[in-house]
Amino acid sequence: MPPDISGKWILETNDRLEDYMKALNIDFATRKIALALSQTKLITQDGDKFTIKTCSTFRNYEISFTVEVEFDEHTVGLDNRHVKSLIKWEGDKLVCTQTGQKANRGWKHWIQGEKLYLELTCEDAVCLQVFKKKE
Ligand code: YOG
Repeated sequence: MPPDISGKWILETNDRLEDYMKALNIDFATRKIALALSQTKLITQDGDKFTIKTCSTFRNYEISFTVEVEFDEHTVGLDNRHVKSLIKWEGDKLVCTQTGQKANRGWKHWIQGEKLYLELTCEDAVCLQVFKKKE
């Protein structure tokens, strides 16, 4: 059985988010806003079907997918690119590969202790976000 990552999660820490945003060519002003934001992840998981909503006071972003089924992702409100996304379980990590203009792009989610982790990668930039569960 894959782990259960569902729930409402509040961002606790961001490491190297600015590097990740620079790799995505996010402009200076937007980067400053994004760095100051609190983010909430709302994850629903029903077997191999997921919805992940990333919410903030500035913008929201949502994806829905089935594990091991590639889909077209348009990152509206992020870097506004089109990628082909494929998400798989690799052991206890939910791993997304985003194929498109940017090399080495994707993310990984996993649970450790009581926390939800998200590693966001683009080119040589790696951002780590840690979330705590909202009761
Ligand atoms: O999540 O791909 O959980 O989609 C991470 C910051 C800031 C917009 C957001 C809006 C991306 C301007 C999504 C913040 C920085 C900055 C709230 C991460 C890019 C642009 C939406 C992500 C996956 C995995 C699911």
